[in-house]
Amino acid sequence: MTGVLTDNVRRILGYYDGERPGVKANLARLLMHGRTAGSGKLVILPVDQGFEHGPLRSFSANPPAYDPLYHFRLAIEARLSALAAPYGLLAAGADRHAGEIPLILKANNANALGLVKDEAVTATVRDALELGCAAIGFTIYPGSDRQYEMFEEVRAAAAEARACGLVVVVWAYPRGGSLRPEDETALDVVSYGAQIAAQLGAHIIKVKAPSATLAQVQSAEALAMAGLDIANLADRVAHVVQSAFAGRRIVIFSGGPTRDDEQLLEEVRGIHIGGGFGSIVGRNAFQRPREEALVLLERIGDIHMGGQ
Ligand code: FBP
Repeated sequence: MTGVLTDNVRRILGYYDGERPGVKANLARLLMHGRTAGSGKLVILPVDQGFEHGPLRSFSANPPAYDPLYHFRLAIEARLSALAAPYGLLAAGADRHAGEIPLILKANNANALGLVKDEAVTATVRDALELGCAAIGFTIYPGSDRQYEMFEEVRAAAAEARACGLVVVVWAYPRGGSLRPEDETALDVVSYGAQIAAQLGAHIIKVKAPSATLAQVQSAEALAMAGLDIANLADRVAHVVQSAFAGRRIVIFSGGPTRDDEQLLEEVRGIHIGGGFGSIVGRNAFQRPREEALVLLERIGDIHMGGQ
């Protein structure tokens, strides 16, 4: 890949007019790396599940994945756009693999041992800079009883990150409070989470694929008035992307629990058709044997670049 930006990447960088050159350079770094380089699409490997779900649930299906270096090699060999992980995992391989794969430091984390829907700040902007990261990432839980403290934490850290030229990625995962588990992926809730992330200054927003349900009564009325059809995933994805500043923010969609290839790929097709900017797929990648994961990740990249 030469240093010349493609039209797609230039157009996307234009969405961030007024942003610092360092941030735009790091956005370009992500968009110009790997198999999807230049297409305007991202395919990212997130590996915070050891922290968020525990090692047994995360890695026992494919024991080599207990090793942090496994994930560096997987992301590099699959020619992904980036590897996203908490401090410990990145620190274990950032030196050996410096310059081989853009890194996103996941700087807050929850675990599955407590009930409170909240995340601890587990790393700093300085950590991200020392590790050579292109971006720093934070989860927010809109709807949780701790949502406002989380927003304030992310706002402060994101301001510092932008000032240092780092791209800010927000995992927008509504949950907790009065939201029922099935509401977490309801279309109105997912699109609301994407909007809040954009308002907090996220450059890249990560959401779950939205279901064809609504959680709020007022949403049903608004939907009917607008005449929106939400039966197809592609239409729902288009609505989520529209909710993030009319598509002027990069919105990518997570893989979710491991399932069979065709189910996952069908969802990726819907995301692509709906104008999603890519996929961030963890368990469906590292819980498969390496060779199978490489094939699957290649197919995901191909779909995002317009293939089947
Ligand atoms: P997956 O592809 O494994 O779903 O990873 C995406 C991700 O956002 C991870 O970064 C995070 O650990 C996980 O999903 C959270 O999943 P859940 O909301 O089910 O706990």
